[in-house]
Amino acid sequence: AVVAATTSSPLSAIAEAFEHLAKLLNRGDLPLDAFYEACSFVSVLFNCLGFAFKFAELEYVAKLEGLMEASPACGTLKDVIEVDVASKTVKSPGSYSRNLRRVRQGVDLVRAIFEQLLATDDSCLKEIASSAYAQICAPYHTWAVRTAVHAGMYTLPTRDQLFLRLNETEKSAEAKMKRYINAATPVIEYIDKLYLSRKIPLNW
Ligand code: 1PZ
Repeated sequence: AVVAATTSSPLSAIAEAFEHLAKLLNRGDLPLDAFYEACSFVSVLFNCLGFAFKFAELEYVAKLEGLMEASPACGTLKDVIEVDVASKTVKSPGSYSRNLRRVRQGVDLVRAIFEQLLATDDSCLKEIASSAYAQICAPYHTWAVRTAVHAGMYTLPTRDQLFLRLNETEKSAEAKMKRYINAATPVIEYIDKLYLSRKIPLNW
Protein backbone atom coordinates (compact mmCIF):
# COMPACT_ATOMS: atom_id res chain seq x y z
CA ALA A 1 0.00 0.00 0.00
CA VAL A 2 0.88 3.67 0.18
CA VAL A 3 2.29 3.40 3.66
CA ALA A 4 5.80 2.03 4.06
CA ALA A 5 5.85 -0.95 6.39
CA THR A 6 8.65 0.39 8.54
CA THR A 7 8.64 -2.42 11.06
CA SER A 8 11.81 -1.12 12.68
CA SER A 9 9.83 1.94 13.73
CA PRO A 10 6.21 1.26 14.59
CA LEU A 11 5.78 4.90 15.63
CA SER A 12 6.87 6.11 12.20
CA ALA A 13 4.43 3.73 10.57
CA ILE A 14 1.57 5.03 12.71
CA ALA A 15 2.46 8.69 12.08
CA GLU A 16 2.81 8.09 8.33
CA ALA A 17 -0.46 6.19 8.13
CA PHE A 18 -2.42 8.98 9.80
CA GLU A 19 -0.69 11.68 7.76
CA HIS A 20 -1.86 9.78 4.71
CA LEU A 21 -5.42 9.79 6.11
CA ALA A 22 -5.27 13.50 6.87
CA LYS A 23 -4.21 14.12 3.28
CA LEU A 24 -7.10 12.03 1.94
CA LEU A 25 -9.44 13.95 4.21
CA ASN A 26 -8.39 17.21 2.55
CA ARG A 27 -9.93 15.86 -0.63
CA GLY A 28 -13.29 15.27 1.04
CA ASP A 29 -14.27 11.88 2.38
CA LEU A 30 -12.33 9.07 4.08
CA PRO A 31 -12.13 5.72 2.30
CA LEU A 32 -12.92 2.83 4.65
CA ASP A 33 -9.95 0.73 3.49
CA ALA A 34 -7.43 3.50 4.12
CA PHE A 35 -8.93 4.10 7.57
CA TYR A 36 -8.75 0.40 8.36
CA GLU A 37 -5.12 0.21 7.28
CA ALA A 38 -4.07 3.21 9.37
CA CYS A 39 -5.94 1.97 12.45
CA SER A 40 -4.33 -1.46 12.07
CA PHE A 41 -0.93 0.08 12.77
CA VAL A 42 -2.13 1.16 16.21
CA SER A 43 -2.30 -2.51 17.23
CA VAL A 44 1.49 -2.70 17.46
CA LEU A 45 1.39 -0.36 20.46
CA PHE A 46 -0.35 -3.08 22.46
CA ASN A 47 2.70 -5.31 22.05
CA CYS A 48 4.63 -2.86 24.19
CA LEU A 49 2.15 -2.96 27.05
CA GLY A 50 2.28 -6.55 28.23
CA PHE A 51 -0.20 -9.28 28.98
CA ALA A 52 -2.64 -7.24 31.07
CA PHE A 53 -3.78 -5.34 27.99
CA LYS A 54 -4.16 -8.36 25.74
CA PHE A 55 -7.94 -8.16 26.20
CA ALA A 56 -7.87 -4.54 25.07
CA GLU A 57 -6.00 -5.50 21.92
CA LEU A 58 -8.48 -8.29 21.14
CA GLU A 59 -11.35 -5.86 21.67
CA TYR A 60 -9.78 -3.20 19.48
CA VAL A 61 -8.98 -5.64 16.68
CA ALA A 62 -12.49 -7.14 16.87
CA LYS A 63 -14.09 -3.71 16.44
CA LEU A 64 -11.77 -2.90 13.56
CA GLU A 65 -12.50 -6.21 11.81
CA GLY A 66 -16.23 -5.70 12.39
CA LEU A 67 -16.03 -2.25 10.84
CA MET A 68 -14.16 -3.60 7.83
CA GLU A 69 -17.05 -5.98 7.12
CA ALA A 70 -18.93 -2.90 5.90
CA SER A 71 -16.66 -3.03 2.84
CA PRO A 72 -17.28 -3.25 -0.10
CA ALA A 73 -20.90 -2.11 0.46
CA CYS A 74 -19.51 1.04 2.10
CA GLY A 75 -16.60 2.71 0.34
CA THR A 76 -16.26 5.54 2.83
CA LEU A 77 -16.84 6.29 6.51
CA LYS A 78 -19.78 8.48 5.51
CA ASP A 79 -21.41 5.47 3.81
CA VAL A 80 -20.97 3.48 7.04
CA ILE A 81 -23.03 6.01 9.00
CA GLU A 82 -25.62 6.34 6.23
CA VAL A 83 -26.21 2.58 6.09
CA ASP A 84 -26.81 2.34 9.84
CA VAL A 85 -28.95 5.48 9.93
CA ALA A 86 -31.15 3.94 7.23
CA SER A 87 -31.55 0.68 9.16
CA LYS A 88 -31.75 2.42 12.58
CA THR A 89 -28.74 0.43 13.85
CA VAL A 90 -26.28 3.26 14.59
CA LYS A 91 -25.90 2.28 18.25
CA SER A 92 -26.83 -1.41 17.96
CA PRO A 93 -24.24 -3.75 19.48
CA GLY A 94 -21.80 -4.84 16.78
CA SER A 95 -23.09 -2.43 14.13
CA TYR A 96 -20.62 -0.75 11.76
CA SER A 97 -21.30 2.68 13.17
CA ARG A 98 -20.86 1.46 16.73
CA ASN A 99 -17.60 -0.26 15.83
CA LEU A 100 -16.46 2.94 14.13
CA ARG A 101 -17.25 4.87 17.30
CA ARG A 102 -15.15 2.40 19.37
CA VAL A 103 -12.18 2.47 16.99
CA ARG A 104 -12.35 6.26 16.97
CA GLN A 105 -12.16 6.21 20.78
CA GLY A 106 -9.04 4.04 20.56
CA VAL A 107 -7.39 6.44 18.11
CA ASP A 108 -8.31 9.33 20.41
CA LEU A 109 -6.96 7.51 23.46
CA VAL A 110 -3.59 7.08 21.77
CA ARG A 111 -3.65 10.79 20.91
CA ALA A 112 -4.35 11.68 24.55
CA ILE A 113 -1.57 9.36 25.78
CA PHE A 114 0.90 10.93 23.36
CA GLU A 115 -0.14 14.41 24.49
CA GLN A 116 0.43 13.46 28.12
CA LEU A 117 3.80 11.92 27.27
CA LEU A 118 4.82 15.18 25.59
CA ALA A 119 3.47 17.32 28.41
CA THR A 120 5.30 15.61 31.30
CA ASP A 121 8.57 13.77 31.78
CA ASP A 122 6.99 11.44 34.30
CA SER A 123 8.94 8.17 34.19
CA CYS A 124 5.92 6.20 35.39
CA LEU A 125 3.18 5.65 32.83
CA LYS A 126 0.42 4.89 35.32
CA GLU A 127 -0.59 8.52 35.88
CA ILE A 128 -0.29 9.39 32.21
CA ALA A 129 -2.30 6.44 30.98
CA SER A 130 -4.91 6.69 33.74
CA SER A 131 -5.62 10.32 33.11
CA ALA A 132 -5.87 9.82 29.33
CA TYR A 133 -8.17 6.83 29.84
CA ALA A 134 -10.35 8.70 32.35
CA GLN A 135 -10.75 11.55 29.89
CA ILE A 136 -11.37 9.63 26.65
CA CYS A 137 -12.79 6.16 27.31
CA ALA A 138 -13.81 5.58 30.91
CA PRO A 139 -17.10 7.54 30.66
CA TYR A 140 -18.32 5.04 28.04
CA HIS A 141 -16.99 1.81 29.56
CA THR A 142 -18.71 -0.50 32.01
CA TRP A 143 -17.60 -0.83 35.60
CA ALA A 144 -16.06 -4.27 34.87
CA VAL A 145 -13.95 -2.91 32.01
CA ARG A 146 -12.85 0.16 34.00
CA THR A 147 -11.80 -2.13 36.84
CA ALA A 148 -9.75 -4.37 34.54
CA VAL A 149 -8.08 -1.34 32.95
CA HIS A 150 -7.33 0.11 36.39
CA ALA A 151 -5.66 -3.15 37.47
CA GLY A 152 -3.67 -3.25 34.24
CA MET A 153 -2.27 0.22 34.89
CA TYR A 154 -0.10 -1.24 37.66
CA THR A 155 1.59 -3.56 35.16
CA LEU A 156 2.56 -0.94 32.56
CA PRO A 157 6.20 -0.69 31.55
CA THR A 158 8.18 2.40 32.50
CA ARG A 159 8.46 5.29 30.09
CA ASP A 160 12.04 4.27 29.17
CA GLN A 161 10.98 0.66 28.60
CA LEU A 162 8.11 1.80 26.39
CA PHE A 163 10.35 3.87 24.11
CA LEU A 164 12.95 1.10 24.05
CA ARG A 165 10.33 -1.43 22.95
CA LEU A 166 9.22 0.99 20.25
CA ASN A 167 12.82 1.28 19.02
CA GLU A 168 12.84 4.96 19.92
CA THR A 169 14.65 7.40 22.11
CA GLU A 170 12.82 10.11 24.04
CA LYS A 171 13.88 12.59 21.34
CA SER A 172 13.01 10.50 18.28
CA ALA A 173 9.63 9.53 19.76
CA GLU A 174 8.74 13.15 20.46
CA ALA A 175 8.65 14.22 16.80
CA LYS A 176 6.68 11.15 15.73
CA MET A 177 4.10 11.54 18.49
CA LYS A 178 3.60 15.17 17.44
CA ARG A 179 3.10 14.10 13.84
CA TYR A 180 0.49 11.56 14.92
CA ILE A 181 -1.35 14.10 17.07
CA ASN A 182 -1.46 16.63 14.23
CA ALA A 183 -2.71 14.09 11.71
CA ALA A 184 -5.14 12.14 13.92
CA THR A 185 -6.89 15.23 15.33
CA PRO A 186 -8.67 16.25 12.09
CA VAL A 187 -9.55 12.60 11.42
CA ILE A 188 -11.18 12.28 14.85
CA GLU A 189 -13.02 15.57 14.40
CA TYR A 190 -14.24 14.47 10.98
CA ILE A 191 -15.66 11.21 12.36
CA ASP A 192 -17.46 13.12 15.12
CA LYS A 193 -18.93 15.45 12.50
CA LEU A 194 -20.33 12.47 10.58
CA TYR A 195 -22.43 11.47 13.60
CA LEU A 196 -23.38 15.02 14.59
CA SER A 197 -24.49 15.88 11.07
CA ARG A 198 -27.03 13.05 11.42
CA LYS A 199 -28.06 14.40 14.85
CA ILE A 200 -26.46 11.49 16.69
CA PRO A 201 -25.01 12.68 20.02
CA LEU A 202 -21.57 11.44 21.08
CA ASN A 203 -22.33 10.42 24.66
CA TRP A 204 -21.90 6.66 24.13
C1 1PZ B 1 1.40 3.66 27.31
C2 1PZ B 1 0.10 3.82 27.90
C3 1PZ B 1 -0.79 2.67 27.82
C4 1PZ B 1 -2.17 2.94 28.18
C5 1PZ B 1 -3.04 1.82 28.08
C6 1PZ B 1 -4.47 2.15 28.20
C7 1PZ B 1 -5.30 1.07 27.63
C8 1PZ B 1 -6.76 1.25 27.80
C9 1PZ B 1 -7.48 0.05 27.29
C10 1PZ B 1 -8.95 0.17 27.21
C11 1PZ B 1 -9.55 -1.18 27.03
C12 1PZ B 1 -11.01 -1.23 26.85
C13 1PZ B 1 -11.46 -2.61 26.48
C14 1PZ B 1 -12.90 -2.83 26.39
C15 1PZ B 1 -13.77 -1.97 25.89
C16 1PZ B 1 -15.21 -2.31 25.70
O1 1PZ B 1 -15.98 -1.88 26.76
C17 1PZ B 1 -15.75 -1.68 24.45
C18 1PZ B 1 -17.07 -2.34 24.19
O2 1PZ B 1 -17.66 -1.83 23.06
P1 1PZ B 1 -19.17 -2.34 22.69
O3 1PZ B 1 -19.11 -3.83 22.46
O4 1PZ B 1 -20.05 -1.95 23.81
O5 1PZ B 1 -19.52 -1.59 21.43
N1 1PZ B 1 -14.81 -1.88 23.35
C19 1PZ B 1 -14.08 -0.91 22.83
O6 1PZ B 1 -14.20 0.23 23.20
C20 1PZ B 1 -13.10 -1.25 21.74
C21 1PZ B 1 -11.68 -1.32 22.19
C22 1PZ B 1 -11.05 -0.03 22.53
C23 1PZ B 1 -9.64 -0.16 22.97
C24 1PZ B 1 -8.88 1.05 22.73
C25 1PZ B 1 -7.50 1.03 23.16
C26 1PZ B 1 -6.59 1.68 22.24
C27 1PZ B 1 -5.40 2.33 22.86
C28 1PZ B 1 -4.23 1.52 23.12
C29 1PZ B 1 -3.04 2.26 23.42
C30 1PZ B 1 -1.84 1.49 23.34
